Amino acid sequence: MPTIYTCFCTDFIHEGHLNIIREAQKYGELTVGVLSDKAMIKFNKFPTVSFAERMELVKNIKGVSNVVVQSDVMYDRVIAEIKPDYVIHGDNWCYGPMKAIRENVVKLLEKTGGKVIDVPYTKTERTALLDAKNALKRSMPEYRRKRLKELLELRDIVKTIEVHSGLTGLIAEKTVVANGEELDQFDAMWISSLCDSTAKGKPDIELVDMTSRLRTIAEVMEVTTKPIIFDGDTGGLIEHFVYTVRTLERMGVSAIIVEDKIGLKRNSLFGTDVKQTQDTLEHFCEKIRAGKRVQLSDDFMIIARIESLILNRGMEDALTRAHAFVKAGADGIMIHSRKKDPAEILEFCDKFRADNKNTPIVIVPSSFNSVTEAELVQHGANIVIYANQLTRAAFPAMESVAKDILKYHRAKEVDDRLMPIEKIISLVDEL
Ligand code: SPV
Ligand code: MG
Repeated sequence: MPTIYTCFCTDFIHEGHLNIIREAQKYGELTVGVLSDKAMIKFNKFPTVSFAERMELVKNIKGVSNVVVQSDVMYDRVIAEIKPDYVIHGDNWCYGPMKAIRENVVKLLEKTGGKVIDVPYTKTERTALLDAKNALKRSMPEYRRKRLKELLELRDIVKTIEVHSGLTGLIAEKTVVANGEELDQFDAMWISSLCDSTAKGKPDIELVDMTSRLRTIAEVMEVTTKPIIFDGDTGGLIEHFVYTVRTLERMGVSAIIVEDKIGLKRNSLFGTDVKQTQDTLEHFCEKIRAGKRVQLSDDFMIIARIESLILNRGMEDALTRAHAFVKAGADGIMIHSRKKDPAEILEFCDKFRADNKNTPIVIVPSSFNSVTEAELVQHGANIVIYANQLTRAAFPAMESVAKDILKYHRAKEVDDRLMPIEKIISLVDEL
């Protein structure tokens, strides 16, 4: 009896899956792979039911002979193990980022004499609604909020990109790139004070008030499901900070990062070129303790950002503060630097990790951008934030188009730099 294999990356079974099973049975004995949690999030299909439940779901379907775990997005390992005569899949993998997976399967099966079968993808009103509802479930506060902690367990490093609007949120949500044998995408979003302020044409000095910052979060949340890390600047007065923690937690934000500065906040990348005052260790610990005291769930994280290297206070000061902030209840440490060379950041990571094995370390490689994610992992970092690159990419592109329209007195000359109108009007999904 020939063997046929398919892989399910889903939290529920609908007629589309049943159709694949019906088709598969025509060819041979069917083994279904259930994608592991770790692999599932690579599809931005962060599971909303447990792996054990997903296995059970598939085991109970009539026509399924075997159920196995598929632990990678790519089929190399599973095909080597079960050597199927056929691999069957919905034809939605013939285009988009999933195309790379299909091509890989074709190559693997060429070696063993197997064949790929593409079944027309089932898209009825009901399946579309089920898919949309399931995606939206992930945007609900109770799912989204805990997702950062879950990602910290599942990922070597949580890749985070700056967003400041619905549109940039969509880029963070949907951009997927096939890199050789991997599919890469961002795991989380950063609501940067610098970019949120810049988008409003304002300086990054805590001038954009909290109501407005919360409005930005709400806009992003409307169109995304990924977890949010909020740049909380200094956190303001302790008496105000506790309200901010409550609000963010209720909205479904996963973490706030607060920096140990006080008074008029200036962007860290100015360093000592402008007047910036570091908070005392004791007062900042009090702020962390106050935030932790009012927190209601176990999901929300308060991450302490240390400005000692920015302000030339030295490595020892940074490390003393890091350990003190963790003791005060901080769920993570962000260490920042404006040097081009990542050496002092990596030194901090090594020294901090020597005494603290688990507290997540957050790194923002804006200045020291030569450092790779793999190097950061090697030195014990857990979250990397690309804090301002989307804004810095958009501004010069818009400015140069504006200049050329003025120069040529029409828009024809800039057209080849623009997204086609048909594409921009269909960019945003309609309900
Ligand atoms: C931000 O993005 O607003 C930050 C990171 O705080 S940095 O600008 O690098 O200080
Ligand atoms: Mg900031």
